[in-house]
Amino acid sequence: MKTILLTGFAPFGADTANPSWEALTLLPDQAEGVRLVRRRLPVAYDRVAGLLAQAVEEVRPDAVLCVGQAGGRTGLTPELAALNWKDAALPDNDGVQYGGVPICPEGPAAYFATVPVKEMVAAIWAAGVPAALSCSAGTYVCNCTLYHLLRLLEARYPTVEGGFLHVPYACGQVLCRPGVPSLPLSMIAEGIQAAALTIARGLTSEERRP
Ligand code: PCA
Repeated sequence: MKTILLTGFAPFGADTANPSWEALTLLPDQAEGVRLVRRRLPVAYDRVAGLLAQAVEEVRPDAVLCVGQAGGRTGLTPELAALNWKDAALPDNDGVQYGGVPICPEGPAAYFATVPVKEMVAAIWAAGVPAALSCSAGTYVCNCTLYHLLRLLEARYPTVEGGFLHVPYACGQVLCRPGVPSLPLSMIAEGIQAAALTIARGLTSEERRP
């Protein structure tokens, strides 16, 4: 049985909930013969790498899909790549702020996600949930998390696929943000599950075997 490790984040900024984690709590432990293991990550630049490494070592997944909130987006967006850059006006939940520095001075400028991003977009739409490919995960903690994940997998677990999925606000978060797009949490959860199962199917399909 294939295992997909899914991570979501704690709330950050002005929000008291993060749909990336809230949606993961709605998923089953197993779907279509695929084990879905969930972990919650802190919104903390300097702690995500260690916690991710620990989770991958414990769970030994076949693929890792990190999920985060991207307020303002209209659909679920698999990320194409992670940039070696930290730059945000908002400090993280540990009070740490970076204003334009590399995540890893000795690392490459970027890593491409190794999960099948275009198939994920198609599968999310097929589940009835809006989706689009994103070419930038930003330069805050989510991008940093994807960068660390892909660096870890390349170095220590080269057969394990890695990727990131940004999700919009859940409906309850936009009551005080008129005009800002959102989706019901249940739809966000369905989209995440469709993406995860697509990754799992790709791991066993003939054309992706070496
Ligand atoms: N979104 C932020 C960090 C945590 C989250 O859920 C981001 O896009 O960087």
